[in-house]
Amino acid sequence: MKDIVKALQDRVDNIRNVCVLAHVDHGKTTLVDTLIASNGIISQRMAGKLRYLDSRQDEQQRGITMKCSAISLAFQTNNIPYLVNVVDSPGHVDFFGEVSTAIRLCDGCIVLVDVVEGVCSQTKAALQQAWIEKLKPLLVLNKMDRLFIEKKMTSLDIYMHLLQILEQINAFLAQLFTTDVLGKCTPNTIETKSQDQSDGNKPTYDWSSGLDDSDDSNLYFTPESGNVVFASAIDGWGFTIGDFSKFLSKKYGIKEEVLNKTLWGDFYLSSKEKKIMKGALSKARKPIFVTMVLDNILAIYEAIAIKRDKEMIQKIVSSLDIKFTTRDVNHSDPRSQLQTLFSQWFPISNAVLKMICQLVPSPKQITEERVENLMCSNTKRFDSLPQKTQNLKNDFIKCSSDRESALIICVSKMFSFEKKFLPQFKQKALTHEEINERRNKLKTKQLEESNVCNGDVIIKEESNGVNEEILANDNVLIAFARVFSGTIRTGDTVFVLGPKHNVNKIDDSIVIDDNLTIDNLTSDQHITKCCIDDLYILMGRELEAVDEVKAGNILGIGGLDNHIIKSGTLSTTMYCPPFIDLHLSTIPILRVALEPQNPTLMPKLIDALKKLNQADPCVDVKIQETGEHVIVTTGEVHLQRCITDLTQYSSIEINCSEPIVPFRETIVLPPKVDMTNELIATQRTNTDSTESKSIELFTVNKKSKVKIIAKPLPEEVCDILGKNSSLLKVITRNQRKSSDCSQITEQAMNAIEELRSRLKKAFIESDWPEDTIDHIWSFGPKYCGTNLLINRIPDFKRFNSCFAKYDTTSSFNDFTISDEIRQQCENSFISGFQLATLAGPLCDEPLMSVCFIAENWTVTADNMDWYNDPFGPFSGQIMSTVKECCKKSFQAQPQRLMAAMFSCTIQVDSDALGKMYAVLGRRHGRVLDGDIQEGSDIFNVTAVLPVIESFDFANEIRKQTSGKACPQLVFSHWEIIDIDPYWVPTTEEEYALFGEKSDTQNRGLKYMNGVRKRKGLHIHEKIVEFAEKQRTLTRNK
Ligand SMILES: Nc1nc2c(ncn2[C@@H]2O[C@H](COP(=O)(O)OP(=O)(O)OP(=O)(O)O)[C@@H](O)[C@H]2O)c(=O)[nH]1
Ligand SMILES: [Mg+2]
Repeated sequence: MKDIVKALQDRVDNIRNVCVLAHVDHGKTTLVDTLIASNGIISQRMAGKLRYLDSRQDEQQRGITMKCSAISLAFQTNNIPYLVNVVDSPGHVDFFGEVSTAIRLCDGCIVLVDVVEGVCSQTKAALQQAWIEKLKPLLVLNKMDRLFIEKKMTSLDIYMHLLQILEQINAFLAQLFTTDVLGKCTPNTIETKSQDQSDGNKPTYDWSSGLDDSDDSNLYFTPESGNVVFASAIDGWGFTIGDFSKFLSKKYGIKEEVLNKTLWGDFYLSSKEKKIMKGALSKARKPIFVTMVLDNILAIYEAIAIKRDKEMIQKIVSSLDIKFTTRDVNHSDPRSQLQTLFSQWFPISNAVLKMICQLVPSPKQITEERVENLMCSNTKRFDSLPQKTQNLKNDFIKCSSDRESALIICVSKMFSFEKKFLPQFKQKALTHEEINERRNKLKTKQLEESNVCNGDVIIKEESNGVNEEILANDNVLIAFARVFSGTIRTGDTVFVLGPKHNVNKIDDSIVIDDNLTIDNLTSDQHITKCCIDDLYILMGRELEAVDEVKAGNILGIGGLDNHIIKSGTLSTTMYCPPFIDLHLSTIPILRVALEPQNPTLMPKLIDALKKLNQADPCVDVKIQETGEHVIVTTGEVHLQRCITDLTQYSSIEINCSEPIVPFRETIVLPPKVDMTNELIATQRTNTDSTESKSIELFTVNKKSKVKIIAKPLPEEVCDILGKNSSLLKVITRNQRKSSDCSQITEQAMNAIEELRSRLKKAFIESDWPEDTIDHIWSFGPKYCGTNLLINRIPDFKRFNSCFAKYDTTSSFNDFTISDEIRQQCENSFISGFQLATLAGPLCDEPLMSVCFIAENWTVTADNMDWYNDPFGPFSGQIMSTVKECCKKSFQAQPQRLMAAMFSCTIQVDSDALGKMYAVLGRRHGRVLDGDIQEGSDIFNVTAVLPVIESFDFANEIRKQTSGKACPQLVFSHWEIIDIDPYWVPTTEEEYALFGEKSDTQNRGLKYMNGVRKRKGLHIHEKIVEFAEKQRTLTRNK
């Protein structure tokens, strides 16, 4: 097998790189099993049962895939041999980061849809990801057998159902298409793109200019164009319209081309006129797909699986000309009979692999647009890169393996592999002579032993080079990579470029030390050098060692443990830019602290954590200020997998803390009703009026005074800021070095302008002053958060606004010393705001959706000794005063906690619906939407659930509904918990309802105290709540 693959690797035109994407449990690994079986790596009978690429023990036990794995397969169609590299990906939402790493290395993707469950949340998420990376999508409608056997649908119903699924998924593609086109549609880009097209180098699916001119016809899944396979992976059948047309045309003598166009769609066979006619549904006739395709398959299922009619089976088998032994006919397992029949009639591997070879572009057909997207993020202009870097674009496009071409390799992730299974350590199959030699050795050894049976001479067997014990449990990291240009050979020395490598800072004089590794790089160094020792072909559970790999291939590279964290780029030139960051759309939210059970084994845990950080694209490994080792994961299943990995890497027992869930702190407008829903009396709200809530503070040296008021931001504004954090970073960078914006693309400038106008509109709609937008001074925390600092200082107008230039109307002459000092301390003022927003007063969690308005800032310059101020540097004083002032003004408003919310999509049978609602209610969840899936009794429920209440949710819901509901949790947004953590009853009604001590649970307070306890902050809690002496009332009467 290795030799076949190796020979095929040289022909770049015949290589296809595809990944398989779908929602969880839609049958990806089963499909890949059937493809693997077609190459004889596993047996046909085991395909679907083995799940060969789920090589981890926990993957097999849980029945879900947790990591991507690749396998190289050979396939021949029309006498042309192809190499198809297939990457299986996980469908569980916790492992979505892995999907991105697979997509990065491929040119096409197979989107799988379970026809009973339909198009689900992860189907869409994966398709969107593939769209962003410009992969060619192909569709497999899987689990068709369920419609026949489980759902017992008629052929016509099945046809209508399939139409609906296609409509759904195409509608989603159309949505991606329009947002993409409209996003790019600015006057300038239309001009440049149309020039590109006239160059003759026209990509196959370029839809860059306006909606009207863009062609979206080859974008959709249409069975007649051959990009849809109807299949049942478990029974091993699958076909495209083309495959079935060929079969029918042979059988009935109808022209194949005619059938190709009419087999799918609104056509029917008129028996009277012996013709294919249009308009089946309007004439109440059954479409040809129903009568000639589905009816036939239904007949097979009825004979074999439903009625178990042997005679009928014989008849079908002989009419289809299929080899069926009497043993097959009498077989007790219908699934096995189905497999035998279908594997000869329409083997699924044939249909899928043929579709891939015909429709997925070869690595050589990479489009210019995709290359630019890989080399340069879309906020940066491609032509701002150095010329030598821009020239590499040609190498990408040529995809040549010549010596002259630069070597460019993308490492999208690192995966761990047990050392003892590496080819170099695997025991080779012994030859005949070697077996004889071993036998002789053993004989002489036995002889010697019997000779010295009473003596004390012990003869040890010579170990044959490999120390088994050292290898046990030892893992190495292998890079999961693709060669985009050039050829890599063992023994080559290459540059390893980190994700932060900046080509604009490179010049020819830079020399890289050979001994550099990621451990001794300084913060501004991102390049190391590495000699490549091991190259592998990825064969699922196994690796095959090779000496060289040419452009276009997916491969494994060993020995990069000390050079790459998570992902990287290998090249022979330092001018190669790092591949842009993967679009990881899942946000890690669930954090736990870890420690070894035996504290002395800490170094082992640290080593294991380092390995985990390298090998998992979506985990965050951190060391907190408190010294705790923390990992942040995307969900519970991911967390369990990380712990399993850590235990395996370190071989020690690990203690894991309760999950730590982040909160946010915010303020709200004064409530109009109290906790019993009574209107709060007007005189109370008057005293609470916002006028009195500005806070004024002096610096310690009394030379400067700041006045700040806090206000809740309008929801819409916070929303916009939250969604544009990367753009906010660009704005801040731009604001700091206000003149140098040459590297920012026009597209980014337009995006900033659009953001400005959207924010302005949102402010106006919420009745905020129209000019607020020009007074925005900073975003916080970390200069890209959802809190604002607004400058309303009446006589300080020459400040660095985020969206506007200096106010130049105030002339230079009236520039006083006080103005100059304030300008010098501007950054300190902003830093004070940054610190205040990073940790709030409730429980040291970051603030969210708060606007701090600086109303005044005065500086008295007289009698000031700048250099010998006893209170320390003036800028520091400003910083701490602003921070304190922000905190006080925050506390002057009604404070609230915000909880992280999971969005949760649950597919549930109608009879388990009530139980599911009960579980959600108990955990403070809220149902947003519930819809019955047409043609089934499955409900698709969308709900939100606080992350803090979500532990063991999936298990509980599965238990309560006897496994009928299957939730998918993914972080969605932050939501205010509308209870003041400091609330105590004040009105008569509140006393009546909540009791004098308000001893009913205050959720806000409970969460806040939980966080404070964890952080070791002070908690205002009474240890003895009810100290009255207990007495027996009756006796004292
Ligand atoms: N009835 C039926 N069941 C199928 C078919 N294909 C797969 N299955 C079953 O569906 C379940 C999930 O299959 P997998 O192949 O593990 O699904 P997956 O998409 O790889 O799942 P993840 O990797 O966890 O996302 C298994 O129990 C399979 O036996 C099919 O065509 N028909
Ligand atoms: Mg799987």
